[in-house]
Amino acid sequence: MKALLIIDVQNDFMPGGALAVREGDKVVPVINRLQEKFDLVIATQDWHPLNHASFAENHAGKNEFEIIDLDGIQQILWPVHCVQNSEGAQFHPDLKTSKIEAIFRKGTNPEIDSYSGFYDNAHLKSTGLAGYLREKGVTEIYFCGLAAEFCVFFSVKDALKEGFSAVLIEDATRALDNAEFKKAKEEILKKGGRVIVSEDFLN
Ligand code: VGL
Ligand code: ZN
Repeated sequence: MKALLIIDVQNDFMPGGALAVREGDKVVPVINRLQEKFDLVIATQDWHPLNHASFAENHAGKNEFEIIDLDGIQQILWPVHCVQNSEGAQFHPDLKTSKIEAIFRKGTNPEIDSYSGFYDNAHLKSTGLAGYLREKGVTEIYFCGLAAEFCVFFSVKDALKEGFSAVLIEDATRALDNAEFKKAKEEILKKGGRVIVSEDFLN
């Protein structure tokens, strides 16, 4: 059984948003079409409290996109984004949501960031997503959404670690940095994941 996992298709990752991904909005129509091909559609939302440790403004003297050591983990300091219940944290208004059976929120712990939909960045706490998918009989997860080399990539890696087949739908994602995304794709392939385009699937 396969599932579509829609990662962080939220306003703050769209052009004009607080942490904008170039062409981020282009994924929305593709994802809407893909959803029709799946019996199970799940989404994640980046969902931070205002005092989140990944926000540059919560570290005196630090700038956005600077890298700091946060309890032994490298942390990129982001602009304030996806604050719980804010407009920026809502799904893109054109994203079809009627088929989304469950939404897993992440990044709620102020002390640690959480790129993956499965675990925080230190792999200390599970969101329950892997167990949920297993109970639903899912063996193969198709990934789409934003941002390609962060939350999508980390989710794909965790899916593979958890023993799922993982397939990234390349034209249903966009990266903050395309060179980093190229490296991420190579790593996905090396770890046994697949990378496809939506056409392969829709036909
Ligand atoms: C993301 C950076 C910070 C993402 C979330 O959804 O890829 N990136 N928080
Ligand atoms: Zn975030």
